[in-house]
Amino acid sequence: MKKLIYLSIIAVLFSACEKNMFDEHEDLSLKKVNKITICHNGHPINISINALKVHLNHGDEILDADGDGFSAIGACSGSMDDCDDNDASIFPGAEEICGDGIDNNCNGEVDENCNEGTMTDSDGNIYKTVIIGDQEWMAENMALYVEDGSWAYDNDETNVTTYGRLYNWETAQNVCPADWHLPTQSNWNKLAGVLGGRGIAGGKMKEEGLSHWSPNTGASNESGFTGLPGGFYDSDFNSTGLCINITRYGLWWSATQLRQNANNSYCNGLGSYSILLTILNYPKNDGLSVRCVKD
Ligand SMILES: [Ca+2]
Ligand SMILES: [Ca+2]
Ligand SMILES: [Ca+2]
Ligand SMILES: [Ca+2]
Repeated sequence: MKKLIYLSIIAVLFSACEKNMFDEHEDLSLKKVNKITICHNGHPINISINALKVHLNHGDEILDADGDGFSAIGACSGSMDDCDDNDASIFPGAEEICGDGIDNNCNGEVDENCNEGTMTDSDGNIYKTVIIGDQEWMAENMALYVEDGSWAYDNDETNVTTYGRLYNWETAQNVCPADWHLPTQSNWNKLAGVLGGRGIAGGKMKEEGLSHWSPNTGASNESGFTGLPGGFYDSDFNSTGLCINITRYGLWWSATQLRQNANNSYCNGLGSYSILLTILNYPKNDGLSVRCVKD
């Protein structure tokens, strides 16, 4: 008698378990899926949906429960890693969606690279951008070709690829595309503030390493600004002008003039020996680098 009760209990437990297991996957039959991949003896196999019940009862597991083409992490030997096998929008190679706190592309990082973007100039050149604080900045120097009022350093076009072009102040007013503008001193000051003030902001704005800067004191590029030492065009040198200080200084125009109609305008400088973001003013006829900031 005792034995019979035991057997009955086991039978009830088994049928309850069996039902739950199948209920969980009821949506699969609703989706009219004919084939499904399961992990069988450590290997993924493709079976007919009609055979699923038998396989699950033998302890096999469904691979890729959410049907996104990737199986759960460690679900079966040789399987691919879906870090959320209950959400078909999350899988390796999916687009990382910013600000949702979810690792959408299963690379182990949440909301990575979310401060980076791109901007296109009026010639179709594409530039990296970076959000620093609440401002979006170009992360490369403007390289738009303009007939008058701009220079390739040393008249060498290969310099443009790395350092962009040098523009006089007038021309610099017009090189930023729609929805972007030449930064004012207010934009630059805000940037410096987010990075801990002008006394240390420069180090956080310089590209790291010695590929372009020489030397490169205190560079971390923590901000992603990736400031480069493009030098400048000195319009006062003899009557011909001269490009100087590449690898030593990066100077970027501000839209803010020293005074109204002054001959000079503010600019902001990074130096190879310094972690400062310096406020300077240069003659408007000189050629300096340009970064645009989003409106
Ligand atoms: Ca999956
Ligand atoms: Ca998934
Ligand atoms: Ca990610
Ligand atoms: Ca995300």
